Amino acid sequence: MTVPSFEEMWAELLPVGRSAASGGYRRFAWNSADAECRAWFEQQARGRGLAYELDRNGNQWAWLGDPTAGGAVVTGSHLDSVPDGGAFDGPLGVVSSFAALDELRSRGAEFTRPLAIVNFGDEEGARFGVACIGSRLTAGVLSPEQAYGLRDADGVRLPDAMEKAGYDPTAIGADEDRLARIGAFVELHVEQGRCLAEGQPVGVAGAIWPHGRWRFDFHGEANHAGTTRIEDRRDPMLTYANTVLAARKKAKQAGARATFGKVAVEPNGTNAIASLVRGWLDSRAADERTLTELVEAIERAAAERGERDGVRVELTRESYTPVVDFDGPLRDRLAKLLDAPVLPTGAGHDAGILASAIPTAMLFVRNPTGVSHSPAEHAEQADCLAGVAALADVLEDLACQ
Ligand code: HGY
Ligand code: MN
Ligand code: MN
Repeated sequence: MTVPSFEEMWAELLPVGRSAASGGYRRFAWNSADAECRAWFEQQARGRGLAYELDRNGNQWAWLGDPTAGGAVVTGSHLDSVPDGGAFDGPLGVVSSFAALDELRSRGAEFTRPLAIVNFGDEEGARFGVACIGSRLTAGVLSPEQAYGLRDADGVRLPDAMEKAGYDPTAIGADEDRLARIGAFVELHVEQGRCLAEGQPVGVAGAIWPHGRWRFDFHGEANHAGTTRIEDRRDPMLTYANTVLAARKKAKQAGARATFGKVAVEPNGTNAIASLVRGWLDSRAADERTLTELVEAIERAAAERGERDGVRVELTRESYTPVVDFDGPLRDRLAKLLDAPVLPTGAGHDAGILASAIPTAMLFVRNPTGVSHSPAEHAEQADCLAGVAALADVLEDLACQ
């Protein structure tokens, strides 16, 4: 059986969902680019003689061996992107998984456990606001009711988007039987930072910072931009702007992160004072206490400024992921096997969601600039191939003993 090489798979995926204007990717849950990525995954699975399966939450699986045998070793990542994301965040893990399997087969490895490659749906949460929807549903940390309540920026409900793409939204929900069949999950990912920049091409994840998304609604009063006296205004844009500055200052003081990267304004007219500004805060810290205190401090700053501006501030927590300490024995086993450093990260992953249910580990591949969630995201080909070799070693160690 001839299978495409890493480079060939990479080249095939590269144009899918890429904006000619920005060079970034727009692979969002259930859109046409997502469908193309999914078709690609299925083709890769079937082309290797793997058993292809779509689970109740729209995650794709490719199985070597009997999925019901138990103790399966699973690898994979995601194929969706943030708005104008890079080529590597997600796809590197999926492409490397197929390439690592090919490498093991060419080594003549004898599998003693089932092996699966997975593409988790909607990891970035770019469309419906909650990250890792596929793995959260599977792990039961997002309920079907919560998922049904999600809407995209155009007001399209998640189940309607799923149905339109040809999937059954009534089936979604926790999948304990599936998780019970998995002995270990290992996700390879491009590094989203520069811990590896000067050293080895591959590292092992130690922990993921706790993180979450909060929506601030700043309610003011629409009025005429030319005729409304400054002292008569209730301008939510002012409160929003001040909150952004406060978030930045307080995050810096706490050694943490606070980012307003998304904003929506109503009615969004140049010559009208806004009636409503919605700003989404993404905040992360090394520990949960620091994160809680930081978000509370930002909320206080918003409320205080709101009082002065005559603006009512409402806060809604849209998602939260507690700190993840990856499985100690598995992490140490991988670090020893690969002689690789152990790194923390501020980025969320499906592996972090599954870590509450099954032994989970991650490999990071060097990113020379550390840039991610941007079209400029990059990893050198030699490092990607080193990642494939490392993943093959890990899978051999776990699935061929
Ligand atoms: O947002 C994140 O941390 C991840 O890249 N999904
Ligand atoms: Mn990402
Ligand atoms: Mn990712």
